[in-house]
Amino acid sequence: MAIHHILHYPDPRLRFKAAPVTRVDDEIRMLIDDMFETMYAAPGIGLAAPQVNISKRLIVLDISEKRNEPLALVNPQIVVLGGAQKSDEGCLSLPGISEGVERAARIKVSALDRHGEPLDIEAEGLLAVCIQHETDHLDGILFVDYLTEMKRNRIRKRLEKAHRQAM
Ligand code: GNR
Ligand code: NI
Repeated sequence: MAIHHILHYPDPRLRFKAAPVTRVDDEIRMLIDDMFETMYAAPGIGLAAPQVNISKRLIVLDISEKRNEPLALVNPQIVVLGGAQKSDEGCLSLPGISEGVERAARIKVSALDRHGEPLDIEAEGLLAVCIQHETDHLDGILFVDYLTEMKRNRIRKRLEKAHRQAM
């Protein structure tokens, strides 16, 4: 297993639209394991493949307190959205930033599991937020895109400065 480097906003590679996984094979399963290791080490409650510079439609999550309920979704598609909820979001690609974002309160998701078998999930609360946040990454969308341009520019400048000082 291996911990991958996580790209930081405003890296343009976070903006690509990721390609569907065509076959869930051992290589994809190895990537899933690496993504879990990277997510747990970060630590985070979710990670999308584009964040580790792999432009594939693949996400991993674990919102459990004990960090022992891993969930991997290949080619996830949100098929139903309902209601609304606003909560503070963070992102491993925007370290130290947290802002309120409104999302659907309940969703239904169709995906494949790590064996390529169909997996249908209903989610609400934090899990629904996290799945929406991660599937956005697959389309090059970041939570700051839901903020005002002024807020987003302030955040970009803060992260660019932090990045310069780290070099
Ligand atoms: O670790 C994470 N925490 C989080 C908190 C609130 C809403 C969404 C998230 S996802 C984030 C990890 C991440 O960046 N996933 O893409
Ligand atoms: Ni994120």
